[in-house]
Amino acid sequence: MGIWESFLNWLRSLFFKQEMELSLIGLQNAGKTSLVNVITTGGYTEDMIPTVGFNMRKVSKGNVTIKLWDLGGQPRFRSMWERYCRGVSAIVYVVDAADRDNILISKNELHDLLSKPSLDGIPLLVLGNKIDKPEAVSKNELTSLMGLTNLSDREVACYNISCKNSTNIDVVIDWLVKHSKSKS
Ligand SMILES: Nc1nc2c(ncn2[C@@H]2O[C@H](COP(=O)(O)OP(=O)(O)OP(=O)(O)O)[C@@H](O)[C@H]2O)c(=O)[nH]1
Ligand SMILES: [Mg+2]
Repeated sequence: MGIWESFLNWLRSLFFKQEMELSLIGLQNAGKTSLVNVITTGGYTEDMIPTVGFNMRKVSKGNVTIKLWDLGGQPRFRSMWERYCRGVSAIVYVVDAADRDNILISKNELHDLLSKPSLDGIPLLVLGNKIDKPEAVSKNELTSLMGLTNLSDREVACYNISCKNSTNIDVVIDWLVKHSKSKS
């Protein structure tokens, strides 16, 4: 490719749409599909159907288009998580912060996933969902229960959210737009 052409491509990348690809991972019932709905349409509903396999949704925010892979969290779908995380801009890992009994399982599944060499360096956003419930663990508690403090080889952030009340959804979108490695 000539220098002039490279220069034009660089200019284009500054002015035209940025594309981002994200994967939503986490145990069943964590609220991944609810989060996709809140981000894309703003709607929230109690009666959700568990995701079978995966769904893909696209959402545009400013000049950024985000492609979301929403994966099923039941045990039989977990083996395909890695495949859908390869090459994504960021991994969004959703935890039911009010389901204390399953946080350890969630932690183990997360660390299992992060140990895959194919996913080295991909930024990670851990979301403690359902903080509208009084039994939900705090952000600090979640950070330690999920073993996030000793993850140093990638960008990591943790937030508390509620899909039900739309709490911190704006903060999440901001983080994603700012911290995701853009794909060109
Ligand atoms: N109280 C409360 N309930 C929530 C919240 N977010 C999701 N839920 C509920 O949690 C249940 C599961 O939500 P889903 O979005 O289907 O969960 P999922 O992670 O996509 O589950 P799988 O597709 O099976 O992996 C639904 O009944 C939701 O209404 C929240 O912020 N607060
Ligand atoms: Mg789902």
